[in-house]
Amino acid sequence: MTLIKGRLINVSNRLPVLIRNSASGARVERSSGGLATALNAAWRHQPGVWIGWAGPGQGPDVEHLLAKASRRRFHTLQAVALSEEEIAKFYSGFANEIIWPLFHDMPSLCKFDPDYWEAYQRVNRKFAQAAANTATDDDFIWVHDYHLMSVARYLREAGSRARMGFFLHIPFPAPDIFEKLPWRQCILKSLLQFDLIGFQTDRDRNNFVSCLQRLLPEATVEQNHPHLLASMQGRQAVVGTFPISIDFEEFAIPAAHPDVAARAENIRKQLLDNVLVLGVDRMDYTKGIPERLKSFRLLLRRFPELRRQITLVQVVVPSREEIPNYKELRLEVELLVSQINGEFTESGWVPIHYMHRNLGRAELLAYYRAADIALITPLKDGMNLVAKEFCAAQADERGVLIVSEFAGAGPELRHGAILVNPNDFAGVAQAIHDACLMTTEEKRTRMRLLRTIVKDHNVHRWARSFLQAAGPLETELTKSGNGGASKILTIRKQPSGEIPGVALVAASMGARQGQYSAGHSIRRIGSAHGDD
Ligand code: ADQ
Repeated sequence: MTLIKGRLINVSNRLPVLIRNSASGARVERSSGGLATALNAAWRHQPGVWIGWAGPGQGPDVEHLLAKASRRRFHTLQAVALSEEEIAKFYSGFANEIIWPLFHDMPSLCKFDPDYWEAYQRVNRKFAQAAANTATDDDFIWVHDYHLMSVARYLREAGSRARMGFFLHIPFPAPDIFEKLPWRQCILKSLLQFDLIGFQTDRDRNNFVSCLQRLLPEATVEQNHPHLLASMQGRQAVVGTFPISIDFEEFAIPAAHPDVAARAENIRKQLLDNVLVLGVDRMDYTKGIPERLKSFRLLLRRFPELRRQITLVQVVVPSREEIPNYKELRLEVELLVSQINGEFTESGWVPIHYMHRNLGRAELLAYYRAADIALITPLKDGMNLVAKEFCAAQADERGVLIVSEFAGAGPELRHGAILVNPNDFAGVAQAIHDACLMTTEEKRTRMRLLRTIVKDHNVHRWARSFLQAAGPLETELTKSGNGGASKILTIRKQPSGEIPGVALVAASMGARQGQYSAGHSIRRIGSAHGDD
Protein backbone atom coordinates (compact mmCIF):
# COMPACT_ATOMS: atom_id res chain seq x y z
CA MET A 1 0.00 0.00 0.00
CA THR A 2 1.95 3.02 -1.15
CA LEU A 3 -1.09 5.14 -1.82
CA ILE A 4 -0.20 7.85 0.66
CA LYS A 5 2.67 10.27 0.73
CA GLY A 6 3.56 10.02 4.41
CA ARG A 7 2.73 7.46 7.07
CA LEU A 8 -0.60 5.94 7.95
CA ILE A 9 -1.81 7.06 11.36
CA ASN A 10 -4.50 4.66 12.41
CA VAL A 11 -6.80 5.71 15.24
CA SER A 12 -9.23 3.27 16.82
CA ASN A 13 -10.77 2.98 20.25
CA ARG A 14 -8.72 -0.13 21.03
CA LEU A 15 -5.25 -1.14 19.98
CA PRO A 16 -4.88 -4.63 18.46
CA VAL A 17 -3.37 -5.74 21.76
CA LEU A 18 -4.80 -5.39 25.23
CA ILE A 19 -2.75 -5.04 28.40
CA ARG A 20 -4.19 -6.51 31.59
CA ASN A 21 -2.82 -6.58 35.09
CA SER A 22 -2.55 -10.00 36.67
CA ALA A 23 -1.04 -11.34 39.89
CA SER A 24 2.25 -11.95 38.05
CA GLY A 25 2.32 -8.42 36.51
CA ALA A 26 0.94 -6.87 33.32
CA ARG A 27 0.45 -9.16 30.32
CA VAL A 28 -0.41 -8.66 26.62
CA GLU A 29 -3.48 -10.27 24.98
CA ARG A 30 -4.86 -10.07 21.45
CA SER A 31 -7.93 -7.82 21.12
CA SER A 32 -11.00 -9.74 19.97
CA GLY A 33 -13.74 -8.63 17.59
CA GLY A 34 -14.12 -7.85 13.93
CA LEU A 35 -12.34 -4.51 13.80
CA ALA A 36 -9.14 -5.89 15.31
CA THR A 37 -9.26 -8.98 13.05
CA ALA A 38 -9.67 -6.90 9.89
CA LEU A 39 -7.21 -4.12 10.67
CA ASN A 40 -4.53 -6.49 11.88
CA ALA A 41 -4.69 -8.24 8.52
CA ALA A 42 -4.82 -5.06 6.44
CA TRP A 43 -1.86 -3.39 8.15
CA ARG A 44 0.60 -6.18 8.47
CA HIS A 45 3.06 -4.46 6.11
CA GLN A 46 2.12 -0.83 6.52
CA PRO A 47 4.56 1.50 8.28
CA GLY A 48 2.99 4.06 10.56
CA VAL A 49 1.50 4.52 13.99
CA TRP A 50 -1.55 2.87 15.54
CA ILE A 51 -3.14 4.99 18.27
CA GLY A 52 -5.72 3.53 20.68
CA TRP A 53 -6.60 2.47 24.20
CA ALA A 54 -4.40 -0.40 25.39
CA GLY A 55 -6.80 -1.85 27.96
CA PRO A 56 -7.13 -1.62 31.70
CA GLY A 57 -3.49 -2.54 32.52
CA GLN A 58 -1.54 0.26 34.16
CA GLY A 59 1.90 0.97 35.50
CA PRO A 60 5.46 1.21 34.20
CA ASP A 61 5.19 -2.14 32.36
CA VAL A 62 2.66 -0.79 29.84
CA GLU A 63 5.10 1.31 27.79
CA HIS A 64 7.62 -1.51 27.78
CA LEU A 65 5.05 -4.15 26.72
CA LEU A 66 3.75 -1.93 23.91
CA ALA A 67 7.26 -1.25 22.65
CA LYS A 68 7.89 -5.00 22.66
CA ALA A 69 4.62 -5.71 20.81
CA SER A 70 5.50 -2.97 18.27
CA ARG A 71 8.78 -4.71 17.41
CA ARG A 72 6.86 -7.54 15.74
CA ARG A 73 4.94 -5.05 13.60
CA PHE A 74 5.63 -2.52 10.86
CA HIS A 75 3.84 0.17 12.85
CA THR A 76 4.35 1.55 16.34
CA LEU A 77 1.60 1.08 18.90
CA GLN A 78 0.80 4.20 20.88
CA ALA A 79 -1.57 4.13 23.86
CA VAL A 80 -4.19 6.70 24.85
CA ALA A 81 -4.83 6.34 28.59
CA LEU A 82 -8.47 6.39 29.73
CA SER A 83 -9.63 6.82 33.31
CA GLU A 84 -12.21 4.47 34.82
CA GLU A 85 -14.79 7.24 34.60
CA GLU A 86 -14.01 7.79 30.90
CA ILE A 87 -14.34 4.08 30.19
CA ALA A 88 -17.69 4.01 31.99
CA LYS A 89 -19.14 7.13 30.35
CA PHE A 90 -17.44 7.31 26.96
CA TYR A 91 -16.98 3.61 26.08
CA SER A 92 -19.69 1.74 27.98
CA GLY A 93 -21.94 4.81 28.09
CA PHE A 94 -22.06 6.93 24.93
CA ALA A 95 -20.56 4.43 22.50
CA ASN A 96 -22.22 1.24 23.71
CA GLU A 97 -25.41 2.37 25.44
CA ILE A 98 -26.39 5.03 22.89
CA ILE A 99 -24.70 4.78 19.50
CA TRP A 100 -24.40 0.98 19.32
CA PRO A 101 -28.11 0.24 19.97
CA LEU A 102 -29.31 3.28 17.97
CA PHE A 103 -27.22 2.49 14.89
CA HIS A 104 -28.44 -1.14 15.06
CA ASP A 105 -32.08 0.08 14.95
CA MET A 106 -32.78 -0.60 18.64
CA PRO A 107 -33.57 2.88 20.01
CA SER A 108 -35.53 1.49 22.97
CA LEU A 109 -32.22 0.20 24.41
CA CYS A 110 -30.59 3.66 24.35
CA LYS A 111 -29.78 5.51 27.56
CA PHE A 112 -29.58 9.14 26.46
CA ASP A 113 -27.53 10.45 29.40
CA PRO A 114 -26.08 13.96 28.81
CA ASP A 115 -23.03 13.08 30.95
CA TYR A 116 -22.18 10.41 28.38
CA TRP A 117 -22.13 13.03 25.62
CA GLU A 118 -19.81 15.28 27.59
CA ALA A 119 -17.41 12.34 28.20
CA TYR A 120 -17.60 11.38 24.50
CA GLN A 121 -16.48 14.84 23.44
CA ARG A 122 -13.72 14.91 26.06
CA VAL A 123 -12.31 11.52 25.01
CA ASN A 124 -12.61 12.30 21.28
CA ARG A 125 -10.57 15.44 21.95
CA LYS A 126 -7.97 13.31 23.74
CA PHE A 127 -7.63 10.91 20.78
CA ALA A 128 -7.46 13.88 18.39
CA GLN A 129 -4.71 15.49 20.45
CA ALA A 130 -2.69 12.25 20.41
CA ALA A 131 -3.06 12.03 16.61
CA ALA A 132 -2.26 15.73 16.13
CA ASN A 133 0.93 15.35 18.20
CA THR A 134 2.05 12.43 16.02
CA ALA A 135 0.91 13.22 12.46
CA THR A 136 2.76 15.43 10.01
CA ASP A 137 0.98 17.21 7.14
CA ASP A 138 1.97 14.39 4.75
CA ASP A 139 0.52 11.62 6.89
CA PHE A 140 -2.96 10.20 6.42
CA ILE A 141 -5.04 9.86 9.58
CA TRP A 142 -7.53 6.99 9.37
CA VAL A 143 -10.07 7.07 12.20
CA HIS A 144 -12.23 4.02 12.91
CA ASP A 145 -15.72 3.52 14.07
CA TYR A 146 -18.55 4.94 16.15
CA HIS A 147 -16.43 5.62 19.24
CA LEU A 148 -14.53 8.38 17.45
CA MET A 149 -16.96 10.26 15.20
CA SER A 150 -15.89 13.71 16.54
CA VAL A 151 -12.13 13.27 16.15
CA ALA A 152 -11.76 15.26 12.89
CA ARG A 153 -13.44 18.27 14.45
CA TYR A 154 -10.86 18.36 17.27
CA LEU A 155 -7.99 17.60 14.91
CA ARG A 156 -8.96 20.65 12.86
CA GLU A 157 -9.24 22.70 16.04
CA ALA A 158 -5.74 21.53 17.00
CA GLY A 159 -4.51 22.88 13.64
CA SER A 160 -3.78 19.52 11.96
CA ARG A 161 -3.42 19.85 8.18
CA ALA A 162 -3.11 16.12 7.48
CA ARG A 163 -5.77 14.41 5.36
CA MET A 164 -8.27 12.46 7.43
CA GLY A 165 -10.59 9.56 6.69
CA PHE A 166 -13.26 7.84 8.76
CA PHE A 167 -14.66 4.33 8.36
CA LEU A 168 -17.83 3.23 10.15
CA HIS A 169 -17.70 -0.50 10.89
CA ILE A 170 -21.33 -0.66 12.03
CA PRO A 171 -24.50 0.25 10.12
CA PHE A 172 -25.69 3.85 9.73
CA PRO A 173 -29.40 4.18 10.55
CA ALA A 174 -32.22 5.72 8.53
CA PRO A 175 -33.26 9.32 9.41
CA ASP A 176 -36.32 8.27 11.46
CA ILE A 177 -33.97 6.44 13.85
CA PHE A 178 -30.93 8.75 13.69
CA GLU A 179 -32.96 11.87 14.45
CA LYS A 180 -33.77 10.50 17.93
CA LEU A 181 -30.19 11.32 18.91
CA PRO A 182 -30.16 14.61 20.87
CA TRP A 183 -26.73 15.47 19.45
CA ARG A 184 -27.59 14.52 15.87
CA GLN A 185 -26.52 17.72 14.12
CA CYS A 186 -23.26 17.97 15.99
CA ILE A 187 -22.38 14.38 15.01
CA LEU A 188 -23.17 15.02 11.33
CA LYS A 189 -21.20 18.26 11.28
CA SER A 190 -18.24 16.55 12.97
CA LEU A 191 -18.28 13.74 10.42
CA LEU A 192 -18.23 16.29 7.60
CA GLN A 193 -14.88 17.53 8.93
CA PHE A 194 -13.26 14.35 7.54
CA ASP A 195 -12.00 14.35 3.94
CA LEU A 196 -13.40 10.85 3.38
CA ILE A 197 -16.28 9.04 5.10
CA GLY A 198 -16.65 5.31 4.39
CA PHE A 199 -19.54 2.92 5.02
CA GLN A 200 -19.95 -0.85 4.75
CA THR A 201 -22.89 -0.87 2.34
CA ASP A 202 -24.77 1.42 -0.03
CA ARG A 203 -27.71 1.25 2.35
CA ASP A 204 -25.59 2.81 5.14
CA ARG A 205 -24.12 5.42 2.83
CA ASN A 206 -27.55 6.37 1.52
CA ASN A 207 -28.96 6.57 5.06
CA PHE A 208 -26.17 8.98 5.94
CA VAL A 209 -26.96 11.14 2.91
CA SER A 210 -30.69 11.09 3.76
CA CYS A 211 -29.82 12.23 7.31
CA LEU A 212 -27.75 15.08 5.89
CA GLN A 213 -30.59 16.08 3.61
CA ARG A 214 -33.12 16.03 6.46
CA LEU A 215 -31.06 17.47 9.32
CA LEU A 216 -28.44 19.67 7.65
CA PRO A 217 -30.19 21.28 4.68
CA GLU A 218 -27.24 23.63 4.20
CA ALA A 219 -25.11 20.60 3.13
CA THR A 220 -25.19 19.55 -0.52
CA VAL A 221 -24.39 16.17 -1.99
CA GLU A 222 -23.36 15.45 -5.56
CA GLN A 223 -22.18 12.47 -7.54
CA ASN A 224 -18.39 12.17 -7.79
CA HIS A 225 -18.02 8.81 -9.50
CA PRO A 226 -17.68 6.21 -8.05
CA HIS A 227 -18.43 7.96 -4.76
CA LEU A 228 -20.43 10.98 -3.57
CA LEU A 229 -19.21 14.38 -2.52
CA ALA A 230 -20.79 16.18 0.45
CA SER A 231 -20.10 19.90 0.82
CA MET A 232 -20.79 22.31 3.64
CA GLN A 233 -19.36 25.71 4.52
CA GLY A 234 -16.49 25.41 2.06
CA ARG A 235 -15.45 21.91 3.16
CA GLN A 236 -15.87 18.84 0.99
CA ALA A 237 -15.94 15.19 2.01
CA VAL A 238 -15.95 12.16 -0.26
CA VAL A 239 -18.65 9.71 0.90
CA GLY A 240 -18.28 6.11 -0.26
CA THR A 241 -19.09 2.44 0.23
CA PHE A 242 -16.21 0.09 1.14
CA PRO A 243 -17.39 -3.38 2.22
CA ILE A 244 -14.82 -4.76 4.65
CA SER A 245 -13.47 -8.30 4.32
CA ILE A 246 -10.84 -10.72 5.59
CA ASP A 247 -7.41 -11.87 4.49
CA PHE A 248 -8.64 -14.92 2.55
CA GLU A 249 -5.31 -16.74 2.62
CA GLU A 250 -4.89 -16.19 6.35
CA PHE A 251 -7.92 -18.45 6.85
CA ALA A 252 -7.83 -20.66 3.75
CA ILE A 253 -4.20 -21.81 3.99
CA PRO A 254 -4.12 -22.98 7.63
CA ALA A 255 -7.65 -24.39 7.29
CA ALA A 256 -6.40 -26.69 4.49
CA HIS A 257 -3.59 -28.03 6.71
CA PRO A 258 -3.88 -31.76 7.53
CA ASP A 259 -3.73 -31.00 11.30
CA VAL A 260 -6.83 -28.82 11.04
CA ALA A 261 -8.51 -31.45 8.82
CA ALA A 262 -7.77 -34.09 11.48
CA ARG A 263 -9.10 -31.84 14.23
CA ALA A 264 -12.27 -31.18 12.21
CA GLU A 265 -12.71 -34.90 11.62
CA ASN A 266 -12.38 -35.48 15.35
CA ILE A 267 -15.07 -32.88 16.11
CA ARG A 268 -17.41 -34.55 13.62
CA LYS A 269 -16.78 -37.96 15.20
CA GLN A 270 -17.45 -36.61 18.68
CA LEU A 271 -20.74 -35.26 17.37
CA LEU A 272 -21.67 -38.67 15.93
CA ASP A 273 -21.26 -37.44 12.32
CA ASN A 274 -24.47 -35.46 12.74
CA VAL A 275 -25.31 -32.47 10.56
CA LEU A 276 -23.25 -29.82 12.35
CA VAL A 277 -24.82 -26.35 12.44
CA LEU A 278 -22.38 -23.71 13.67
CA GLY A 279 -22.92 -20.27 15.21
CA VAL A 280 -19.91 -18.10 16.17
CA ASP A 281 -20.50 -14.65 17.64
CA ARG A 282 -19.52 -12.07 20.16
CA MET A 283 -22.13 -12.16 22.94
CA ASP A 284 -24.17 -9.23 21.65
CA TYR A 285 -27.91 -8.60 21.36
CA THR A 286 -27.45 -7.50 17.73
CA LYS A 287 -26.20 -10.96 16.74
CA GLY A 288 -29.65 -12.54 17.12
CA ILE A 289 -28.53 -15.46 19.32
CA PRO A 290 -31.83 -15.96 21.22
CA GLU A 291 -33.75 -15.71 17.95
CA ARG A 292 -31.42 -18.31 16.40
CA LEU A 293 -31.96 -20.69 19.31
CA LYS A 294 -35.73 -20.28 18.98
CA SER A 295 -35.48 -21.04 15.26
CA PHE A 296 -33.50 -24.18 16.05
CA ARG A 297 -36.11 -25.21 18.62
CA LEU A 298 -38.81 -24.74 16.00
CA LEU A 299 -36.81 -26.88 13.57
CA LEU A 300 -36.69 -29.73 16.09
CA ARG A 301 -40.41 -29.40 16.82
CA ARG A 302 -41.51 -29.21 13.19
CA PHE A 303 -39.12 -31.79 11.76
CA PRO A 304 -38.85 -34.56 14.37
CA GLU A 305 -37.02 -36.72 11.84
CA LEU A 306 -34.01 -34.41 12.27
CA ARG A 307 -33.69 -35.12 16.00
CA ARG A 308 -30.55 -37.15 16.79
CA GLN A 309 -29.36 -36.27 13.24
CA ILE A 310 -28.46 -32.62 13.80
CA THR A 311 -26.42 -30.68 16.38
CA LEU A 312 -26.07 -26.94 16.86
CA VAL A 313 -22.66 -25.80 18.12
CA GLN A 314 -23.01 -22.23 19.39
CA VAL A 315 -19.74 -20.51 20.31
CA VAL A 316 -19.87 -17.08 21.92
CA VAL A 317 -16.97 -14.93 22.95
CA PRO A 318 -17.71 -12.91 26.11
CA SER A 319 -18.22 -9.24 25.32
CA ARG A 320 -19.00 -5.93 27.15
CA GLU A 321 -19.93 -7.79 30.31
CA GLU A 322 -19.98 -4.62 32.40
CA ILE A 323 -23.09 -3.35 30.55
CA PRO A 324 -26.45 -4.48 32.07
CA ASN A 325 -28.07 -5.40 28.71
CA TYR A 326 -25.20 -7.78 27.98
CA LYS A 327 -25.48 -9.51 31.36
CA GLU A 328 -29.21 -10.02 30.74
CA LEU A 329 -28.52 -11.37 27.27
CA ARG A 330 -26.14 -13.99 28.63
CA LEU A 331 -28.79 -15.16 31.12
CA GLU A 332 -31.41 -15.30 28.35
CA VAL A 333 -29.13 -17.30 26.02
CA GLU A 334 -28.10 -19.75 28.73
CA LEU A 335 -31.69 -20.25 29.87
CA LEU A 336 -32.82 -20.96 26.30
CA VAL A 337 -29.96 -23.42 25.72
CA SER A 338 -30.85 -25.34 28.85
CA GLN A 339 -34.58 -25.26 28.07
CA ILE A 340 -34.06 -26.58 24.54
CA ASN A 341 -31.60 -29.22 25.68
CA GLY A 342 -34.02 -30.14 28.48
CA GLU A 343 -36.84 -30.54 25.95
CA PHE A 344 -35.00 -32.63 23.35
CA THR A 345 -31.91 -34.36 24.78
CA GLU A 346 -31.98 -38.15 24.47
CA SER A 347 -29.44 -40.64 25.67
CA GLY A 348 -26.36 -40.19 23.45
CA TRP A 349 -27.54 -36.90 21.86
CA VAL A 350 -27.53 -33.32 23.14
CA PRO A 351 -29.00 -30.94 20.50
CA ILE A 352 -27.06 -27.77 21.45
CA HIS A 353 -23.39 -27.62 22.41
CA TYR A 354 -22.77 -24.22 23.93
CA MET A 355 -19.32 -22.68 24.49
CA HIS A 356 -18.86 -19.32 26.19
CA ARG A 357 -15.21 -18.56 25.49
CA ASN A 358 -12.69 -17.32 22.97
CA LEU A 359 -11.49 -20.08 20.62
CA GLY A 360 -7.88 -20.16 19.45
CA ARG A 361 -7.40 -19.78 15.68
CA ALA A 362 -6.71 -23.50 15.03
CA GLU A 363 -9.79 -24.58 16.99
CA LEU A 364 -11.97 -21.96 15.27
CA LEU A 365 -10.77 -23.14 11.85
CA ALA A 366 -11.45 -26.77 12.79
CA TYR A 367 -15.06 -25.87 13.67
CA TYR A 368 -15.44 -23.91 10.42
CA ARG A 369 -14.22 -26.95 8.49
CA ALA A 370 -16.26 -29.43 10.46
CA ALA A 371 -19.52 -27.49 10.03
CA ASP A 372 -22.12 -28.51 7.46
CA ILE A 373 -24.04 -25.28 7.92
CA ALA A 374 -22.92 -21.88 9.24
CA LEU A 375 -25.94 -20.16 10.78
CA ILE A 376 -25.20 -16.44 10.88
CA THR A 377 -28.35 -14.55 11.74
CA PRO A 378 -27.67 -11.10 13.23
CA LEU A 379 -30.68 -8.81 13.60
CA LYS A 380 -28.45 -6.11 12.13
CA ASP A 381 -24.69 -6.11 11.45
CA GLY A 382 -22.28 -3.77 9.67
CA MET A 383 -20.70 -6.65 7.74
CA ASN A 384 -20.10 -9.86 9.79
CA LEU A 385 -16.68 -11.33 9.18
CA VAL A 386 -17.58 -14.77 10.55
CA ALA A 387 -19.59 -15.38 7.35
CA LYS A 388 -16.50 -14.67 5.25
CA GLU A 389 -14.11 -16.60 7.51
CA PHE A 390 -16.37 -19.65 7.25
CA CYS A 391 -16.26 -19.53 3.44
CA ALA A 392 -12.48 -19.07 3.35
CA ALA A 393 -12.00 -22.07 5.67
CA GLN A 394 -14.20 -24.37 3.57
CA ALA A 395 -11.37 -26.31 1.96
CA ASP A 396 -13.72 -29.19 1.06
CA GLU A 397 -16.44 -26.85 -0.32
CA ARG A 398 -19.11 -28.87 1.44
CA GLY A 399 -20.60 -26.31 3.86
CA VAL A 400 -23.72 -24.18 3.36
CA LEU A 401 -23.85 -20.56 4.47
CA ILE A 402 -27.15 -19.30 5.89
CA VAL A 403 -26.86 -15.56 6.50
CA SER A 404 -29.13 -12.75 7.64
CA GLU A 405 -30.32 -10.32 5.00
CA PHE A 406 -29.65 -7.59 7.62
CA ALA A 407 -25.89 -8.20 7.82
CA GLY A 408 -23.70 -6.32 5.33
CA ALA A 409 -22.42 -9.73 4.27
CA GLY A 410 -25.96 -10.79 3.28
CA PRO A 411 -26.40 -8.80 0.07
CA GLU A 412 -22.71 -9.26 -0.85
CA LEU A 413 -22.84 -13.06 -0.55
CA ARG A 414 -26.40 -13.62 -1.65
CA HIS A 415 -25.50 -15.34 -4.93
CA GLY A 416 -24.15 -18.37 -3.05
CA ALA A 417 -25.69 -18.20 0.42
CA ILE A 418 -29.22 -18.79 1.67
CA LEU A 419 -30.54 -15.45 2.88
CA VAL A 420 -32.93 -15.34 5.84
CA ASN A 421 -34.86 -12.86 7.95
CA PRO A 422 -33.66 -13.64 11.50
CA ASN A 423 -37.03 -12.56 12.96
CA ASP A 424 -38.79 -15.20 10.86
CA PHE A 425 -38.09 -18.27 13.02
CA ALA A 426 -40.08 -20.51 10.71
CA GLY A 427 -38.16 -19.20 7.70
CA VAL A 428 -34.82 -19.85 9.40
CA ALA A 429 -35.92 -23.35 10.43
CA GLN A 430 -36.97 -23.98 6.83
CA ALA A 431 -33.61 -22.75 5.53
CA ILE A 432 -31.74 -25.14 7.86
CA HIS A 433 -33.99 -27.96 6.73
CA ASP A 434 -33.41 -27.07 3.07
CA ALA A 435 -29.65 -26.92 3.63
CA CYS A 436 -29.77 -30.42 5.14
CA LEU A 437 -31.34 -31.68 1.94
CA MET A 438 -29.17 -29.80 -0.53
CA THR A 439 -27.29 -31.97 -2.99
CA THR A 440 -23.50 -32.22 -2.73
CA GLU A 441 -23.20 -30.70 -6.19
CA GLU A 442 -25.29 -27.65 -5.34
CA LYS A 443 -23.38 -27.14 -2.10
CA ARG A 444 -20.09 -27.23 -3.99
CA THR A 445 -21.28 -24.81 -6.69
CA ARG A 446 -22.49 -22.32 -4.10
CA MET A 447 -19.42 -22.58 -1.87
CA ARG A 448 -17.03 -22.27 -4.82
CA LEU A 449 -18.76 -19.05 -5.82
CA LEU A 450 -18.67 -17.73 -2.26
CA ARG A 451 -14.98 -18.50 -1.90
CA THR A 452 -14.20 -16.75 -5.19
CA ILE A 453 -16.08 -13.65 -4.03
CA VAL A 454 -14.36 -13.56 -0.62
CA LYS A 455 -10.94 -14.20 -2.15
CA ASP A 456 -11.43 -11.44 -4.69
CA HIS A 457 -13.00 -8.90 -2.31
CA ASN A 458 -10.45 -9.29 0.46
CA VAL A 459 -9.34 -6.97 3.23
CA HIS A 460 -6.37 -5.71 1.21
CA ARG A 461 -8.69 -4.60 -1.56
CA TRP A 462 -10.88 -2.89 1.06
CA ALA A 463 -7.93 -0.92 2.51
CA ARG A 464 -6.59 -0.09 -0.96
CA SER A 465 -9.90 1.21 -2.24
CA PHE A 466 -10.36 3.36 0.88
CA LEU A 467 -6.90 4.88 0.57
CA GLN A 468 -7.37 5.41 -3.16
CA ALA A 469 -10.57 7.32 -2.47
CA ALA A 470 -8.67 9.39 0.09
CA GLY A 471 -6.38 10.72 -2.65
CA PRO A 472 -6.24 14.49 -3.20
CA LEU A 473 -9.68 15.88 -3.90
CA GLU A 474 -8.41 18.16 -6.73
CA THR A 475 -7.79 15.10 -8.91
CA GLU A 476 -11.28 13.78 -8.27
CA LEU A 477 -12.84 17.13 -9.07
CA THR A 478 -10.83 17.59 -12.24
CA LYS A 479 -12.05 14.18 -13.32
CA SER A 480 -15.65 15.06 -12.57
CA GLY A 481 -15.09 18.25 -14.52
CA ASN A 482 -17.49 20.54 -12.66
CA GLY A 483 -14.96 22.42 -10.57
CA GLY A 484 -16.78 21.46 -7.43
CA ALA A 485 -19.99 23.38 -8.13
CA SER A 486 -22.63 22.10 -5.74
CA LYS A 487 -25.86 20.62 -6.87
CA ILE A 488 -28.32 18.43 -5.02
CA LEU A 489 -28.14 14.83 -6.00
CA THR A 490 -30.52 12.05 -6.62
CA ILE A 491 -28.44 9.06 -5.59
CA ARG A 492 -27.97 6.55 -8.36
CA LYS A 493 -28.70 3.22 -6.70
CA GLN A 494 -27.31 -0.16 -7.61
CA PRO A 495 -29.96 -2.87 -7.75
CA SER A 496 -30.53 -3.70 -4.07
CA GLY A 497 -27.22 -4.54 -2.40
CA GLU A 498 -25.38 -5.14 -5.66
CA ILE A 499 -21.63 -4.70 -5.55
CA PRO A 500 -20.30 -4.35 -9.10
CA GLY A 501 -17.27 -6.64 -8.66
CA VAL A 502 -19.35 -9.30 -6.94
CA ALA A 503 -21.91 -9.25 -9.72
CA LEU A 504 -19.12 -9.82 -12.25
CA VAL A 505 -17.65 -12.74 -10.30
CA ALA A 506 -21.09 -14.27 -9.89
CA ALA A 507 -21.90 -13.85 -13.58
CA SER A 508 -18.57 -15.32 -14.66
CA MET A 509 -19.33 -18.40 -12.56
CA GLY A 510 -22.76 -18.82 -14.07
CA ALA A 511 -24.78 -17.65 -11.08
CA ARG A 512 -27.31 -15.47 -12.78
CA GLN A 513 -29.04 -12.77 -10.78
CA GLY A 514 -31.59 -14.40 -8.50
CA GLN A 515 -30.60 -17.95 -9.35
CA TYR A 516 -29.79 -18.77 -5.77
CA SER A 517 -30.97 -15.67 -4.03
CA ALA A 518 -34.72 -15.29 -4.03
CA GLY A 519 -35.55 -18.46 -2.18
CA HIS A 520 -33.31 -21.38 -2.97
CA SER A 521 -33.55 -23.74 -5.83
CA ILE A 522 -33.65 -27.00 -3.89
CA ARG A 523 -36.61 -29.26 -3.38
CA ARG A 524 -38.68 -28.54 -0.28
CA ILE A 525 -40.09 -31.30 1.84
CA GLY A 526 -42.56 -30.24 4.49
CA SER A 527 -42.79 -26.74 5.88
CA ALA A 528 -41.74 -25.17 9.14
CA HIS A 529 -44.32 -22.41 8.85
CA GLY A 530 -47.20 -22.40 11.30
CA ASP A 531 -47.72 -21.67 14.97
CA ASP A 532 -44.94 -22.39 17.38
P1 ADQ B 1 -17.95 -7.56 15.36
O1 ADQ B 1 -19.29 -7.08 15.83
O2 ADQ B 1 -16.98 -7.93 16.40
O3 ADQ B 1 -17.28 -6.49 14.38
P2 ADQ B 1 -17.66 -9.70 13.25
O4 ADQ B 1 -17.45 -8.97 12.00
O5 ADQ B 1 -18.52 -10.91 13.10
O6 ADQ B 1 -18.33 -8.82 14.40
O7 ADQ B 1 -16.27 -10.17 13.82
C1 ADQ B 1 -16.15 -11.02 14.93
C2 ADQ B 1 -14.72 -11.55 15.00
O8 ADQ B 1 -14.53 -12.18 16.26
C3 ADQ B 1 -14.42 -12.56 13.92
O9 ADQ B 1 -13.12 -12.36 13.42
C4 ADQ B 1 -14.53 -13.91 14.65
O10 ADQ B 1 -13.66 -14.90 14.16
C5 ADQ B 1 -14.13 -13.53 16.06
N1 ADQ B 1 -14.87 -14.38 17.04
C6 ADQ B 1 -16.19 -14.36 17.32
N2 ADQ B 1 -16.48 -15.28 18.25
C7 ADQ B 1 -15.32 -15.91 18.54
C8 ADQ B 1 -14.96 -16.95 19.46
N3 ADQ B 1 -15.83 -17.53 20.28
N4 ADQ B 1 -13.67 -17.32 19.50
C9 ADQ B 1 -12.76 -16.73 18.69
N5 ADQ B 1 -13.04 -15.74 17.83
C10 ADQ B 1 -14.30 -15.33 17.76
C11 ADQ B 1 -17.60 -5.14 13.95
C12 ADQ B 1 -18.97 -4.97 13.29
C13 ADQ B 1 -19.11 -5.97 12.16
C14 ADQ B 1 -17.96 -5.79 11.15
C15 ADQ B 1 -16.61 -5.75 11.85
C16 ADQ B 1 -15.49 -5.34 10.90
O11 ADQ B 1 -20.00 -5.16 14.26
O12 ADQ B 1 -20.35 -5.81 11.50
O13 ADQ B 1 -17.98 -6.87 10.23
O14 ADQ B 1 -16.61 -4.84 12.94
O15 ADQ B 1 -15.79 -4.15 10.27
